[in-house]
Amino acid sequence: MMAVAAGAQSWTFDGGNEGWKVRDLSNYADTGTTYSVDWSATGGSTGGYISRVDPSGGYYFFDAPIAPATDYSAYIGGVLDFSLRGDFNDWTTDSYVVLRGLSGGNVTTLLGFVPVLPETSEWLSYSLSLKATAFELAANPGTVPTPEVFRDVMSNLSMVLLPAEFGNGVKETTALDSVRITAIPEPATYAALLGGAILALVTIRRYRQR
Ligand SMILES: [Ca+2]
Repeated sequence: MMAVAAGAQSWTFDGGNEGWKVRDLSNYADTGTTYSVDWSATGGSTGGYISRVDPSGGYYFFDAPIAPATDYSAYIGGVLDFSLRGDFNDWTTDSYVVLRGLSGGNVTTLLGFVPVLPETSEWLSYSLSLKATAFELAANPGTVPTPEVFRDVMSNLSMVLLPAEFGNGVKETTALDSVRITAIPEPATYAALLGGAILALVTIRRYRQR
């Protein structure tokens, strides 16, 4: 098993596709078919980005270059951030981030809900908490995985898919940039939170003194 160090892991696509592909699924249990992505050196949320026109009538996702059975448990409780841009949307189905790994020796697929991407020329940033309550079991829709199952999947992760399908049929081109997996808030975030708390205290005290 390959362990991933704590901290942040990021893909900027500023120098190439960084091993990403798209994967087209007919349902959440299959492995689907992979296709290449197009890389652009400029025009991303920052620098370069990747994109792909819908390859088929299935559901397509951006497919992260994750080695089989990688230990991502250091990121439990962290955050997955990414930016999308889409040119077409008539999608009425929920959109999901897909995590697939092993739990109790069984291939287990988890779905993390994200809002549907509107048609826009702007990049939109998404943020998903890497905790059990942000996900449901693909095999049992609406059911949150137990913390133990979530830990199992994150500890033996083989697939991370980010949503690209936002058109009913083969119509849309979706673009991806600025993918980042962060273990815990960084010191700068804590400082900002602390500063906010102190400001709130000062405001309350001033208010009471009136
Ligand atoms: Ca970029």
